[in-house]
Amino acid sequence: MKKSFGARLKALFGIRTFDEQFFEDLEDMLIEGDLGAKCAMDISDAVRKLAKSEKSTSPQDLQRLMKRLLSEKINGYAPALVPDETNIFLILGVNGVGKTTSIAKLATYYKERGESVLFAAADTFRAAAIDQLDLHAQRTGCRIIKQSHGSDPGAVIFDAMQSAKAKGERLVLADTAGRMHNKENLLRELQKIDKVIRSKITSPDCYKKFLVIDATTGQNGLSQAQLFDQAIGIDALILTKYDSASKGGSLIQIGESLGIPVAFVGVGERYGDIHPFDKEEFLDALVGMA
Ligand SMILES: Nc1nc2c(ncn2[C@@H]2O[C@H](COP(=O)(O)OP(=O)(O)O)[C@@H](O)[C@H]2O)c(=O)[nH]1
Ligand SMILES: [Mg+2]
Repeated sequence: MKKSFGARLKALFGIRTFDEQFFEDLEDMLIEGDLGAKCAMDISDAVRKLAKSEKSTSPQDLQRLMKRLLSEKINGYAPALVPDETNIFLILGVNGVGKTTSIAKLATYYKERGESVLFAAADTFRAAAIDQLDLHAQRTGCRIIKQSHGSDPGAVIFDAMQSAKAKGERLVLADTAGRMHNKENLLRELQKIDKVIRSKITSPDCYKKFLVIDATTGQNGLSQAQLFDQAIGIDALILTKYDSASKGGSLIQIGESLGIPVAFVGVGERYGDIHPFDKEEFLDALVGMA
């Protein structure tokens, strides 16, 4: 297996000769870790400065400095449900990032904590998407509101919120399409969905918009976040496939340029494979201190 990002960084720091080659390698590695060119340069410059200003700098000193600098660019987000109200999580992201799977995992997570969950099959763009969510609903023991392929996603969500209110589920998890005939269509559709939800909620705190980011396609994370954030605003991120690519530098880039915090991390394909984002643990892994 390919060494994880953190392990390779750890190995680089293990060299202990902080010469120009080291700083070049460090910068390259940070870019490879999806931190983006600017952030990679800022971090390696700061590390270079520290290494040169003190005679006996240990790898741990440099890693700690990196962690402190990165720590300013990223934050955790613990979504709270409003008691006695219908809450809705809108799950957004481009095709294949893991939206539908994350919904099944989040349902499992919240059910384990005593919540009742309803699925809204608002990815009506692909017929298979509705069937996929339906299967997850059966397996996780959640009700699902769905309509036929091609129907209006806003209407599906409207029905779901109505139904959750009537039957008493406290959390609606809404799947969405990651692709439409073109980008403008997708954005317009999302804005329509957003409007429907805002017209149905009793307070803004009941509504949270999550963008799913795939750790294996990191470099595109920032542009995806910009797109969705501009369209309807994003409250928090869900990082998926962290088990396949244990790097998540794009979260740093997104945090730095858009200030969007991170709520959950997906670490596999089973229903239990989701955890609340742990900033300390994430940063330790990112700088090779884990
Ligand atoms: N290894 C791994 N695979 C994942 C994870 N999350 C999703 N997947 C896989 O990614 C693929 C696409 O997921 P899906 O939920 O259908 O993506 P969607 O198009 O955004 O709804 C599926 O094969 C999932 O099993 C994860 O955290 N780890
Ligand atoms: Mg899907």
